[in-house]
Amino acid sequence: MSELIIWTLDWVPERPRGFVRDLRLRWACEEAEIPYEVKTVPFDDRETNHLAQQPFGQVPFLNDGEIQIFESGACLLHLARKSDKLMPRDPVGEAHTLQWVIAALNSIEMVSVPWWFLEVTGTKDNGLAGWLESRLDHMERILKEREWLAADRFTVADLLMADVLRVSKLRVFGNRPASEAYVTRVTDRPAFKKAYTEQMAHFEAADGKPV
Ligand SMILES: N[C@@H](CCC(=O)N[C@@H](CS)C(=O)NCC(=O)O)C(=O)O
Repeated sequence: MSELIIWTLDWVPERPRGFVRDLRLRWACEEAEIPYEVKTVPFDDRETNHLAQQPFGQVPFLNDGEIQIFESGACLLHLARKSDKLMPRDPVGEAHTLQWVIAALNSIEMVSVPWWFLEVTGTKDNGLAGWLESRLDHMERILKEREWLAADRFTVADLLMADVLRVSKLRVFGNRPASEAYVTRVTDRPAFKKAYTEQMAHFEAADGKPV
């Protein structure tokens, strides 16, 4: 049995499959060759069922021995402490990795998720479009100049930034070839493909099971 347990939902509808954030943790474990198990909480009752593990009733969360931790970003940084495949050990490389992990969450996803929500709920005149456009344009400028965000190599910051940027609605929101090439480059990694395939299989296997 693995020490490390990634918790996700037992089932989700088709649309979010391939995007549920347990994928970030699966992917990081695959990159770092950390063995893990996946366990589930029920999709029904998710608002109230596991508040002791994730105070907002969401997934993912992680058990690692006596450590229990939630928030995908915090879980990724926890995993990055275990392997220099995810974060370099020199102070500058580490600082830049941390910086871009937080930027993915707090400068891009902080804008992209509310924008996406307004889009999918059919809100006319999505008032966040200008804000998002500016953030994505800055990312495009940065990604034109470099292959990786930190330390001139793949880090957990790329994993997270690519996961934030790979959402299809964001990818068609303006023509940003460097960002597109970046998402393709990062998600071409075998560890992403394995994590993605396994998440898809996990939810498909639950189709038709009595709840
Ligand atoms: N900030 C959280 C967001 C987690 C999140 O949005 N989880 C989604 C799945 S990807 C979820 O549990 N949705 C169900 C719900 O909110 O009821 C993180 O990064 O871990």
